Amino acid sequence: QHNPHTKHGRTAIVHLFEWRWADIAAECERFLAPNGYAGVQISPPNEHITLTSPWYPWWQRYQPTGYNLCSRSGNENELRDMITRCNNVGVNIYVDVVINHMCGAGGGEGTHSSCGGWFSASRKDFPSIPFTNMDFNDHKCRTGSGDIENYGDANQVRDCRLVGLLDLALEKDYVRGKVAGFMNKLVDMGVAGFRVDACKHMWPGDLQNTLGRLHNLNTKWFSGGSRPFIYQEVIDLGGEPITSREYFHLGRVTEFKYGAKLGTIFRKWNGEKLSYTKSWGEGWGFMPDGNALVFIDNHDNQRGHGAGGAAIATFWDPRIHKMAVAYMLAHPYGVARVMSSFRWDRNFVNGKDQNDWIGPPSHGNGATKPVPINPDQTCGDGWVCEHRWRQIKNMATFRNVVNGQPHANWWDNQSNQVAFGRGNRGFIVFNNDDWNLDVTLNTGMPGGTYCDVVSGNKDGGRCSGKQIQVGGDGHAHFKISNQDEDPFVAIHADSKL
Ligand code: LAG
Ligand code: CA
Repeated sequence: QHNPHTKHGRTAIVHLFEWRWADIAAECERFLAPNGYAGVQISPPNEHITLTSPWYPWWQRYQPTGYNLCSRSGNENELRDMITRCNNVGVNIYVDVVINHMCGAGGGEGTHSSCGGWFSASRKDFPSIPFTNMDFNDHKCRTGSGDIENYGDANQVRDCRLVGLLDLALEKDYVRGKVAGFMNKLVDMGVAGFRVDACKHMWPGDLQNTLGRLHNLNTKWFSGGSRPFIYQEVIDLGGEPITSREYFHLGRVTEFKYGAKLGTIFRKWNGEKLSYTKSWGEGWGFMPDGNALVFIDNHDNQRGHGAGGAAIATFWDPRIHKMAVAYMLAHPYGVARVMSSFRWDRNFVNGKDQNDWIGPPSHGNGATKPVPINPDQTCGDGWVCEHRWRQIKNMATFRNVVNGQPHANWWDNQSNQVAFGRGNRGFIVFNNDDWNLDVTLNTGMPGGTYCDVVSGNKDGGRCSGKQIQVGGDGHAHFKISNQDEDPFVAIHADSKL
């Protein structure tokens, strides 16, 4: 189902990657609701393997060992409390669910799991669900290794092991029932939908059956008959037999071309120019607007996993990252997701980060640290909190204010200076050239003095940043130095002074 069921005219989702439930609950109340974020994508909440070689990597959570709701982020009570408190302030919860597979085939046997439950990867035995060796696809897979070896062969992509992960037989009624039961427990607790992991590796028909078993959303917070929002992770950059299109009828799909292209454009690689984005969206060969879930970076490609490579604009390149996220939030295409990361010690050897496995800030024993909030509203202890950066937070508001308005009043200099508006509700100007921008443009907005929400905040009737004068004819003069900390300016109806 394609509707995110957001509340109060809110639009943007933030992925609070690896955050603890207790911290997300607090963040909903103290920051996300007051600043108009629509929802949170949470890390997988179910039982997962725990590994010590490497030392508690973030990716252990993509290796389920059961469907009990205790993870590195907290236990079931903490999860329930978080869902309740976020819903009570109108912030939706979307759960990352890993249903293509269980843990790696080499995951051993024992109680090294986040709830302490026993499992055996070698015998394919997960008694807390229970799944046994009959519930996996090995008999269907026809590669020599049992792993996916060739992405040109749709059968092995769906029926063999993704990087050695035990592949679930979702064609079985029993397996579908267990997966749907796990997801329904979350629906009943009040979540609004799911980010479904690794959908390329599941047959659309199996997904359709499983998702068809989901309950309607909890009527304590959602109107009767609401179906869960579904966004499916399918990496489709072209060139493979499996395409995003096969999944459109089931829900939205991650548009990986979006961040890969926009990163390339803002980096000015491959001869790309910002002016070429006049037809951004479907005009660039992206999937239909109503199917797309868009993002600049995600938890995989910000560290060289997944797709997109070095072009991806992450918090490590903050100036480019802020521009790219702002462009996404200003542009009408897709449902937008903002990444919120933790920092780690990168160590590139021959272009590959040797530390791409490092897990969230922790006490050393694999227990994730809380997110402390500094007096200036940034986060401490290695939590980056991009969603709290003024430029990004204010653009999340911009997206809400211009919601439903058409892309309008485009201008460009045939290079890397562009501007566009959203009806008469908002206008944004970018200077990604190596020279100054100095131009008068039609903003389409009512006359008045507006506060630029990139360089400052509107607080009461005062603006801490640049002020933009819009004349009675909608025209305004913009000057943006290429040396500015953030070489872009954005105004909207609610930033009028
Ligand atoms: C995803 N989307 O389809 C997730 O976004 C991505 O983060 C997951 O991979 C992947 N699918 C499986 O859910 C991550 C890491 C992998 C990691 C895997 C399982 O990117 O690197 O594999 O989670 O934890 C790791 C090792 C492999 C090993 C495997 C099994 O890196 O070398 O074969 O575990 O032991
Ligand atoms: Ca599969």
